[in-house]
Amino acid sequence: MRNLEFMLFAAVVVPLVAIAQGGAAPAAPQRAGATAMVKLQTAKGEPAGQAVLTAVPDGVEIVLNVEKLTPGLHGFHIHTNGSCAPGPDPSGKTIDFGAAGGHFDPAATARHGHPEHDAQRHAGDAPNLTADAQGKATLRYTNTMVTLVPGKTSVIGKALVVHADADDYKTNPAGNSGARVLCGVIEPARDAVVGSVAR
Ligand SMILES: [Cu+2]
Repeated sequence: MRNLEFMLFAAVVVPLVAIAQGGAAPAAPQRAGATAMVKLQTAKGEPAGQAVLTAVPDGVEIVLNVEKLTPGLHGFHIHTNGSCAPGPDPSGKTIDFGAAGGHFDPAATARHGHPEHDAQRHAGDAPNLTADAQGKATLRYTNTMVTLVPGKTSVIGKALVVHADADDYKTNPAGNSGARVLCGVIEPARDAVVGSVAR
């Protein structure tokens, strides 16, 4: 009766183990084309552009168009909390957009790194923006470590933050990129991401 035992094992034990490991049933496959929107603002509450996030087969494509920056490089990340209110930095000092928390790090690496060259890093790490002489910046890139479907790696309800200075892609916790100058919360758009069942 080995076969029957095996079938029982496969039918009962394997799904239970999967649930225990993931804390939930395995995530539904990501729906290609699901989108999320972000309206970014300055610390004074002025509108400063937007981003559109789209589910793609290898992650989430982020297309960002922002303004009101100083010319040059600016660190840009996904932060853990969906709030752009003032709040404490790691030292406890209240800063603009501090309530957004640190960089989104669902794998708990506690390591800031290069968005392309480091495997062990915050999922929210991203390439620098380059603002032109008018302070406008655009970026299109795909983050392969995040999703738009409910689950540990989902960025729905997180925040996008642009910093005052360039990200050096190595210094913890935020690449030495200075003050937070733009922020916006990632909100589902269209019929994107509600519910965990792919239809
Ligand atoms: Cu940041």
